[in-house]
Order: sequence, then structure tokens, then C-alpha cells
Amino acid sequence: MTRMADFRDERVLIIIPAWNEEETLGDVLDEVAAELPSVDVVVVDDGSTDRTSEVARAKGVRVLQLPINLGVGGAMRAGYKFAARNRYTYTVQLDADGQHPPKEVPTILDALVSTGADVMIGARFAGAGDYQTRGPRRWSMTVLSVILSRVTRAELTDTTSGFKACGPRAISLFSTTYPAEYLGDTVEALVIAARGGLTVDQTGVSMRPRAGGRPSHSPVKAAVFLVRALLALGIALTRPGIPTEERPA
Ligand SMILES: Nc1nc2c(ncn2[C@@H]2O[C@H](COP(=O)(O)OP(=O)(O)OP(=O)(O)O)[C@@H](O)[C@H]2O)c(=O)[nH]1
Ligand SMILES: [Mg+2]
Repeated sequence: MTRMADFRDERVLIIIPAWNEEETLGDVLDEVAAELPSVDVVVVDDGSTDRTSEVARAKGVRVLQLPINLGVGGAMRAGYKFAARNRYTYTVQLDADGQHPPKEVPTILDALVSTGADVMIGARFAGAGDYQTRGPRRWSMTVLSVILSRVTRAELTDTTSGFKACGPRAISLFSTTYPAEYLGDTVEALVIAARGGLTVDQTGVSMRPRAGGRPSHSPVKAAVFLVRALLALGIALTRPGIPTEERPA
């Protein structure tokens, strides 16, 4: 009998986008090294003005130091480009603020490999863990989930989660098309994946509140987020398709 495919037999890259995360990054890297000793890590320092890069180098991981702040999407595109050039089979985005527990990485990768999906989202509201959001942020997430579930033909409950794993086809597509615009890294990226013929799915994971530094959300920001996300979604959905040369085989 042939053995089931296992991500542990492949090259896995953890991509950590980090913008002024000197306070939390060191602990995140220690935890990754303890939980996932055989995977490679690249920190994308997104134009930080603090000691983010120094902290990463001191822990012995690769650092891509962007000269200016591009936002999460731009930082992740750099990470996907690095993965594609260095022929990694799978990537996982893991945030630098301590919200994504490294011990959940195998859960997401196992789900990616066993379902054959191209993108697997580690979802907060899918049974595992007790992560909570309330008010406008929660409503925005619900509206986006309903729309994006139709677009991707999957049942998604957490489309704004950054805790995502990608297979080779997604790495290839995202290395040239991952949107650098505000919000592009979550909402538009899923539209791009669906329109590029990739399959998206989710699996439940536990998440934590950020361990330090500054949160990027407030109720007002969440309301602005919803309006902008819907606009971004409208544009993403009405835009001409992805050029065939950028479609993964
Ligand atoms: N906000 C923000 N984060 C960035 C940027 N570039 C890279 N990042 C990193 O992207 C990850 C996600 O950013 P967060 O601010 O934690 O976003 P979030 O998890 O949606 O929001 P919080 O609930 O506030 O933590 C973190 O590891 C950041 O360090 C940027 O320009 N802005
Ligand atoms: Mg965060």
C-alpha cells in the first residue's frame, strides 16, 4: 500500500511578515524552532523602524528587509517570491505578533495535503479554540465570509485570517499576483486564487490575542474596513481575468 502524502517529506517555508514587532518576534521564533524544528523560516521585515531585523538575525533565520513599508500584502508577495525562487513546496504565513500558534501549523498543512486544496485557511470560528471578536469587526467578517464562500465555492467562516498555507500552484500564482493594496492580502487574494482556478478551503484552529505591540483594529477602523473590503471585492470580481501566462499549470 502506498503511504499517504505527508508535508513532512517536502520543503516547507514559514513566512513571517513583521512590521515593528521587536517586542514579540523573538518569542514567536523560539516557539517555531521548538514546535517545528525541520521547517525553514523567512522573516519579511516590512520597513520597520525598530529592531525587528536584528531580533530575527539574532535567532538565525533568513531576513528579507524591505526598504519601505509595503503593508502585509507586499511583504507576503516578497515571501512568496522567495518561496518560488527557492523551490519550496508549501508555505505557511505566520504573524509576528504571537496570534498564530506554531503548533497549529501541522493542522493546516495536514488539511492542505489531505484535501488537495491549493490554499488552506486556518480559521478561527470553525470549532477549534475560543477566539472572539464582537461588533463591527465581527459583522464585517460575516458579510465577507458569505460573499467569498460563493466566490470560492467553499464554506468559509474566516476570510480575514492571515494564518494560511499554500501549495505549489498557489505559491506560483501569489509570487506574481499577491495584492499589495490595503486589504488585498485577505479578501482580494482569495478572489485571485478562485479566479486563477485554485481551490480554497479552511480548517479550524485556535488563535490567541496579539502578545504585545499595537493592535491594528478599532470599531471605527472595522467599519471603514467593511466599506473598503466591499469595494475591493467589487473591483476584484469585476476586473478582467488573470492573464493566462500567470495561471499556474
Ligand atoms: N498592520 C500591519 N501589519 C504588518 C505590516 N506589514 C507587515 N505586517 C505584519 O503582518 C502581520 C499582521 O498584522 P496585524 O497588525 O497583526 O494584523 P491583524 O492580526 O489583522 O490585527 P490585530 O488583531 O491588530 O493583531 C503582523 O505580523 C505584522 O507585523 C503593515 O504594514 N501593517
Ligand atoms: Mg495580528
